[in-house]
Amino acid sequence: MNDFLIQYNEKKNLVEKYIENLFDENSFPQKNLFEIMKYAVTNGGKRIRPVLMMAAFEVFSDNISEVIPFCAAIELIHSYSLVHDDLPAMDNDSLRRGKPTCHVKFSHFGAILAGDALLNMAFEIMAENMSDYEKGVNAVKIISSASGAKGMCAGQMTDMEGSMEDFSALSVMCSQKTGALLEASVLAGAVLGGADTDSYNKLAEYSKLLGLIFQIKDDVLDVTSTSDIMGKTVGKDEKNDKITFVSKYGLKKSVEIISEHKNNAVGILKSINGETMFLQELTEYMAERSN
Ligand code: GRG
Repeated sequence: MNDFLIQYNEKKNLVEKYIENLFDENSFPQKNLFEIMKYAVTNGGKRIRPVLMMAAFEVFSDNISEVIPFCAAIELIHSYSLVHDDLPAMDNDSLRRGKPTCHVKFSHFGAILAGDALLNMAFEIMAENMSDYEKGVNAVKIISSASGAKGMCAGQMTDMEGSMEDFSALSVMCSQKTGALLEASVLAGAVLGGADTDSYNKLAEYSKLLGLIFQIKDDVLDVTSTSDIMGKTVGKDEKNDKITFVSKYGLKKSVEIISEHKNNAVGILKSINGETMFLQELTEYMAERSN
């Protein structure tokens, strides 16, 4: 395993250990709800958002115990969004992270409630673990704004309505649905770490590119990968006649756009006054990921 993957796994393990400890059965009064929540969060996943948050934090501070609860919180929010996205009323999927989706394995009402509870639990964890209130509240503002009506929920609503008529509407929808939480991961990490204004602004620009890289790659993988590798149903975009980066630009051009954004994103990182090597490698990983 190369150095980058070792570091990635170390960060992933730190967050997973923290999450594991959060799910102590004794602190959950409703055991069935507990079981679904735990399944939704501990059923695999790349943990990209928490790793990103930790990496952005580490550009400015070494004290990672301050960021880990926030890393766990963003993963709970992401996991809730996947549980709700998979519901029959939304994307109607039966496979997630290589396993049956929550509503298939448990019940529809259980999946809805577990999602609701995970979202609330994320904010409880952040509120309980602020080592610096000003930074903590700023991070919560960034994360709540990205998850709600200005970000992920707005994008999901537009996607569900199927009201995107052109490519620019698709880009806005993607930046809200997928990009916002990735951006928030980077920016909350930066704020908690104590980033200066110049670095924060650069990371804001960087994380927008990262959101695009992630989404275009997702569209590419939907065409080139398999359900076994991805752990979720692939080929749905084409089947549902969806406008995607691949349907707009074709596969080859989409891959070129990813590479262009990746070079620009890495360029921004290099201009930041701090150690950004891991973030640079993480950007490469996100552009080249196979699942
Ligand atoms: C229900 C409010 C609400 C929003 C749902 C996240 C989301 C919004 C929908 C998921 C649809 C989807 C597959 C979007 C493409 C990008 C994406 C978020 C992929 C899944 O994220 P990964 O690859 O998944 O980080 P893992 O399983 O590794 O955590």
